[in-house]
Amino acid sequence: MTISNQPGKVVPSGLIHRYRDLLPEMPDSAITTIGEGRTPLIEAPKVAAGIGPDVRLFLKFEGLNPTASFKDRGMTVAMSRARAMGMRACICASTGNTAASAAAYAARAGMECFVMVPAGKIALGKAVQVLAHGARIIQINGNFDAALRLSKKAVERRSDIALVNSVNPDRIQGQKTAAFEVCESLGGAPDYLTLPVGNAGNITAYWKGFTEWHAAGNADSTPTVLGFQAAGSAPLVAGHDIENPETVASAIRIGSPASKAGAITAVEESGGAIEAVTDDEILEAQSMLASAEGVFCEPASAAGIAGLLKLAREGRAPSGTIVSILTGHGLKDPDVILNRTKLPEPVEATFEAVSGVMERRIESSERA
Ligand code: AN7
Repeated sequence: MTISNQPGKVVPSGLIHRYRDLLPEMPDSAITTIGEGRTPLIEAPKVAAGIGPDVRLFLKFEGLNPTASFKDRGMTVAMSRARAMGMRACICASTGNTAASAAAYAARAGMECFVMVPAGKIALGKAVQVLAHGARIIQINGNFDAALRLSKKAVERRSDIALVNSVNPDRIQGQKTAAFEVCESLGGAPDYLTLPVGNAGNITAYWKGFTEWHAAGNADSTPTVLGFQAAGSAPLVAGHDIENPETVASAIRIGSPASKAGAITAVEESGGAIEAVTDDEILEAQSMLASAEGVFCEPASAAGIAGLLKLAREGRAPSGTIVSILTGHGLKDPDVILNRTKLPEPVEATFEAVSGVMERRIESSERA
């Protein structure tokens, strides 16, 4: 083996380089990447056992993207294209993750970034990310739907500001690559795909990705798509917009999904459905993933698993190969965990004290 301090041919990271011919055109000089994509597909046998005997369940852990959510897939394409078009700034409305991702990619692109969020309603980790990357945060006394309306208006007035929400088709183009990765990992499409649905950009993107991969002859089939909304924010289940959406899963607290049409197409063409899960079901699924599988996702991300467990309880569980998309990392929202549990009181720094704690824990788990 030779050791050299001269790097050889460095393989560029990021999904634009990998899937260039399946994405919108852009010059090399505009590409803005932080190495997004290539997230793991993790088998989850314990959760699978709770769904049904003929289930193989896999988690696509999108929380392992650079800013810890799936938004980075769309943002690398949207920000690169904005740069190629000579935009001087970008703006987005957000429940938190889009804001964190836009802030990071704008920093890298050297572009001014405005993020508009519902005041006091975005998870702590996401707010911290926006501050760290130096984006301008505009907190409004209104919800996500109001922020999206205002952001759209801002770009109507100024053509040199790019809107980087998923109404921007470049975002969907980038996000569809997750479907390619799922098929590459499994050697074909899964039987079912489950995921949370908020503004409905991601369900639209997955369906686009699976149908393109199939049409290109890279997979024999496409999956049935099952989307899940939080019960207090479920306009696609209700069949009408929700004026004051509520849910503990702040990422999907959205009452008027911009990509409603894309979600309906995905469900109709795939033979799937969009259903609702309660906040308790979401938190239970989040907790089960963390404690039984070692995978810590944020509440919204657990909606797909909550949905599968609900279908199983009702005797309607799907079987076969199921992929559930865990859209964001659990560290995004520490408050949700701290509301449920807290650190224990310290003990004396003696062996007696610490062994006492350990013995009690072991005894109680043996009794359980
Ligand atoms: C973790 O960041 O809408 O159905 O502004 O952060 O494509 O909206 C986030 C959405 C699921 C829903 N999981 O995806 C935003 C935002 C997580 C999310 C969704 C979001 P879409």
